Amino acid sequence: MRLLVTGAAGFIGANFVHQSVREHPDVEVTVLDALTYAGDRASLAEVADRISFVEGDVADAELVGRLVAGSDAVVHFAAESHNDNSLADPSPFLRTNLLGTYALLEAVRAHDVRYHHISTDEVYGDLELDDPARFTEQTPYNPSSPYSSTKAGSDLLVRAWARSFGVRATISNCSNNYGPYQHVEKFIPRQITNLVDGVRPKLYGAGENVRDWIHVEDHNAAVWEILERGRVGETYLIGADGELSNRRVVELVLGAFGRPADDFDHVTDRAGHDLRYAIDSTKLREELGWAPRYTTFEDGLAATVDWYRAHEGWWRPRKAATEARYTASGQEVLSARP
Ligand code: NAD
Ligand code: TDX
Repeated sequence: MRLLVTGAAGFIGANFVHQSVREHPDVEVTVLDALTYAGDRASLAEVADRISFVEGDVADAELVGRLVAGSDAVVHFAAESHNDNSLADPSPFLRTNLLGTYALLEAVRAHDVRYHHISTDEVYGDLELDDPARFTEQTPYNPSSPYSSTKAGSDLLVRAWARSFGVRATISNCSNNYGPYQHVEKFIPRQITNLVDGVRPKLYGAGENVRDWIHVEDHNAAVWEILERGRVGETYLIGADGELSNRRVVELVLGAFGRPADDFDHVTDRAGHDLRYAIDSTKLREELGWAPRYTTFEDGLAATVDWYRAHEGWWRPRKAATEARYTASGQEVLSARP
């Protein structure tokens, strides 16, 4: 199979390519990535001689058309992915997430190429802390942020192209990922790398918000199942029953550094901050037999802390600029718990 993977110089895509080279050696991988602030060729260094790398924009219809014409399938990870950045400047989110997906859909339609669309549970909005409900494939879309609304819009484009033009597409909506190669702007890597520098972790608001954590390798194993055996036209939710409050995650990260559980700062909360995400992945598990391999978050987190400690050369170049962006956005340490 000739597989085009977009956005694979980023966190999840890079892990997907590593896993693909390891577990599907017959697949010919071509990566298309614009190398934005979030992309890093170093994330693909270990597999550089096993893949083709094209630097370019997924919204470039001519380039995308050429690459798709030479592929049997596309997995589309490329996106602007950070909620906080989307509050500061939504414009690249509209371009990449909406126009980029549009360019890919037109190309796979023209060349009749199988397409898998990577999306997020954030398209469903949020849940109350005490709500027993979890998101399912039937939950109505109700996104909160510029990021999640552009992801929701891209999902709807895929559904429309599947129905109107018969594009052979599947969609997956996954919960919060953690693991190696995640940008230091994101919650878990930000706190680990702060602690390496002796800086206290930064918790938004009171830290009661809940995220449903999944190890990136479990996400990518599910993507392979869907690509190979998923029913065309269907959506699959991916989640590993990993609900934890942000405060609990910070306590666990502090524990990994031998620091007291309350040794963190409360900082300015995110505008419109979604309270809780929770995924019901019954369809994926029953239809495709997928199950997560990382069943305890504590073990996956310990391995992730070890990875960041051992790969300072990978994350260090982006750390200072990322923290400067947070400061410029008005994020401040609060003197008391809000
Ligand atoms: P990331 O920000 O780490 O990586 C994004 C990659 O896309 C980068 O390499 C960047 O250079 C590239 N890119 C951005 N704009 C581009 C453009 N116009 N053309 C080509 N390449 C471009 O993101 P991530 O966390 O790896 O997320 C990957 C996908 O998974 C996204 O679609 C995201 O919405 C989805 N997702 C992420 C999570 C999560 O927890 N991180 C959860 C569910 C779904
Ligand atoms: O310093 C921080 N302190 C903090 O308390 C940061 C960066 C975040 N947070 C909170 C905000 C969220 O409740 O931690 C939680 C996780 O934050 P992010 O890592 O920014 O992730 P989130 O906004 O939940 O979105 C992520 O999961 C879904 C990805 O970034 C998205 O791309 C994906 O779609």
